Amino acid sequence: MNDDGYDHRSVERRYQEAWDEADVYRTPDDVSDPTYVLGMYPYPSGELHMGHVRNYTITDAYGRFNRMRGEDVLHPMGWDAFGLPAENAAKERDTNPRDWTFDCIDTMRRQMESMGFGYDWDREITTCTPEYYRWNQWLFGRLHEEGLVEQRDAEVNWCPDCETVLADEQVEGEAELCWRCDTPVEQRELEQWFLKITEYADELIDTLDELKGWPDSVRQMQRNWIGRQYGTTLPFEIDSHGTVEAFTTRADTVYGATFFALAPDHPISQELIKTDDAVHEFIHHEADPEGDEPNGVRTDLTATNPVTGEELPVFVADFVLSDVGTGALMGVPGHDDRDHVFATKMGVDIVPVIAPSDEDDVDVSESAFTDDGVLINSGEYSGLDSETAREQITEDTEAAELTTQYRLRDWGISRQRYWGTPIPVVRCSECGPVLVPESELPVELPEFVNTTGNPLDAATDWKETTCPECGGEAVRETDTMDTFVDSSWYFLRYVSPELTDAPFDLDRANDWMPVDQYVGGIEHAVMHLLYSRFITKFFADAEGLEHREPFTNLLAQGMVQLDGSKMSKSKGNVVSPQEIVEDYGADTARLFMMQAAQPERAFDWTEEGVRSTYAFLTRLYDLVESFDPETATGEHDAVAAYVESEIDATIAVATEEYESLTFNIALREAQGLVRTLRQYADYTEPHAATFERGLQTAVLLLSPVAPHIAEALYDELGGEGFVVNAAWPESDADRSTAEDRRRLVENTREDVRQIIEVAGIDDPERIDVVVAPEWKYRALEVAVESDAPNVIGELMQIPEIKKQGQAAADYGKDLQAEREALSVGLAVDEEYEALSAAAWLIEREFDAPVRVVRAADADESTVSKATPGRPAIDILET
Ligand code: ANZ
Ligand code: ZN
Repeated sequence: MNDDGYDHRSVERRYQEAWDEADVYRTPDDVSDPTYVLGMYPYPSGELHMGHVRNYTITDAYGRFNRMRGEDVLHPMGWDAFGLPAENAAKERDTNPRDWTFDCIDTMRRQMESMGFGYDWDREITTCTPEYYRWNQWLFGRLHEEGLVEQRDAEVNWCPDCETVLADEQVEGEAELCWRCDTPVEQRELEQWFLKITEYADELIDTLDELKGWPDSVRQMQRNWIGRQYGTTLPFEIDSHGTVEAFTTRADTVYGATFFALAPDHPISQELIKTDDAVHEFIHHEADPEGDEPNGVRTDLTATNPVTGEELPVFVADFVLSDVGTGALMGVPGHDDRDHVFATKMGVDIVPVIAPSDEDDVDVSESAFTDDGVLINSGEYSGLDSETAREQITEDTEAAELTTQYRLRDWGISRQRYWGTPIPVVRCSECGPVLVPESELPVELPEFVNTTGNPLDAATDWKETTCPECGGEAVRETDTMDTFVDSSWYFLRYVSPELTDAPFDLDRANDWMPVDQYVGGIEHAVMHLLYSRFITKFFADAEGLEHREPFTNLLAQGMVQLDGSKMSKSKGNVVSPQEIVEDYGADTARLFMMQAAQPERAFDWTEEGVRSTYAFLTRLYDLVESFDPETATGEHDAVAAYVESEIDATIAVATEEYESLTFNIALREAQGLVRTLRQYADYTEPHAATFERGLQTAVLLLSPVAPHIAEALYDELGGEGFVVNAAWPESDADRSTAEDRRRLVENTREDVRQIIEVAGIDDPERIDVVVAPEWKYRALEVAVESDAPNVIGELMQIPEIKKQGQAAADYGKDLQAEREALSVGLAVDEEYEALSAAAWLIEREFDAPVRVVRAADADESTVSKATPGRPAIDILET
């Protein structure tokens, strides 16, 4: 090691090379069930940002921790390499998406290596390679065979000037203009491909309850996204148009229906356009489904309420959504907020039919009453509660049916772009759309052509083909797949990335899945995770995968902020990881991030935090370097014993915190240990073995987060091989006792400080720390356990306490006053021992000898002030 102190550049370079040479991060195929730790793979934008660094430091630290605990760890990395930005970048730079993407990947891989992330690069996957995307095509084929693919018309953004489809991101502003030519964008119906995720809606929602390792918030977001509702479809008769079904969750309010409403693109509305000018005008010029206000137009139709027989006016209204329920609803303004606003605006009656309880009346003139309650004004159903009424009305009404509705829609995967997986379909004028047979996969992307439209449309040679079924002329599907298809199964590919005859090795996937710990951004809480769950279930049903959920534990990492707002390019407040690595090193960046906050929380990046982290590493480096076991001649005395117990306590706490990924607390522990060691060396000649064990422990505990410097120090301390492969330190210390001891010592030191300050003592001659008498510990125990309203009586029944007379009565009063907050801590002997062991810390701080005294050996007036957990302090001045 060089003597000029900590040089992060040479340390980090040296160990990155050494790890690489020794191939330490490989996960051999023959391990039986590695701990699978995975960070969401990045889009290769060409630049690693702080969000990535945080994400991947979390998985790296967790992976390293598990590895040191003797687990085989699978920790792979890959690239979510398809997508629109590459296509745009290629157009701007006059290159092609493939070259641009691979350049970006090379840059980012290098940046990741400079961060010291321990990946098994042999398992790297890149979704834009035919070796990968052919399995997207295969998956599409399998889904198709299982009846889970459907083609239907769906709307896309269309620029009439460029004659091309636009992605949502290419439509700009309120006015919805084409990003390229500023022409107003239109909607067009286009045949597109859908994966029928809705077939799995129930399972996707039901099994959320079992995902105990996921944040509740994410599970709730998925639940809302799937949006299951139980309700009834009621049949309404509309003059000359026959039966029209309406979905309601509130069949109990059917007597309060005062209007009926159709979505603008409901078939009846569309028919009315032709004959009713007002409907025409409304649908084409006024309807605004995204607006805050419900708008509508009255038609001259009426609908018959199937329960009451009443005739209701029929409206076409923009708040009725065509893809929800049946695209038609019964309006109940008395009990639905939106209906209330609409009815008020349109002058429709508002009738109350649900009251809070039997006796109550309800006023719905100003606003709707939306809770369940008891039916009123509802004929034979009056008096029933809402729930019973819903069942009863559904049962009694002919053609009414219990229905489950979902907000979830099938997954539209067609993208009219070049840089994605070609959908493996050929369109034949004779046979229609025909799946490309597996033997002809992959359908590879042709060379990129720079055009305003979809490059695949312009690739004539590629596009023109023959039909796999009849051999006649046919054209290829020019749509490519949503990149969420790629990411819906990439975690399975890592188990056997080179496999050429299947997407993944089934046996190995059965052994290695599910991912034990998944880490990524909250922005993926819905789509990516839902699609991954869906495809995993599909693999379970269709391919024999023995797992129905892909990710056992999920951590959504918090944002990295600067001055309170998210670091982002568009805000111009980014700190580049590369610069930090140059100036302070990867270890500093990693350590600062992990100690700044719990991984789920947002935290503020500060230069000051980075500097103080760097200073800590430098001090640690110097401490290790200046330690020489040959010349350390200290005894194994009480101070050494204290340090030993601190080492054990630190291990116990840090291990638990690493287990739960609360790195910030684990690191605070490790740093606390380093501080104790420095104080030790400062106070006395340290005992060599104790001090060495302390340093080793600190290095081991820091190593998952700051692996490079840990390697250097581990080596300096005589460790064998790499710290990466070292065993995690063990301890049998009990965490809660250890924490009680520390708290006791800390509070006592604080009390001494207070007294010295308040009493204005300049130069204390001696400090006595007096432990409370044993009977007070007994009294405390009784007070905690007792459920008597007043504990004093109970205390006085105990002879040992009663015998203390007035002192017992006074203490009993104190205990009674603080009943709620009491808890039992250390026993009297444990306190005496803990304080004796830590006396040197007090001596060192106040530069005066310290005596820890038992109650029996101190004078009465001091003893009376001591309580369990709070010794009395007596300071003698010179
Ligand atoms: C009558 C009714 C009475 C409703 C009442 C609600 C309350 P939420 O609102 O989440 O419970 N609905 C049905 N089809 C619709 C469509 N195509 N577009 C917009 N809204 C539609 O969702 C269920 C309710 O949404 C349904 O229950 C229906 O209004 C409305 F006191 O029917 B309800
Ligand atoms: Zn054909």
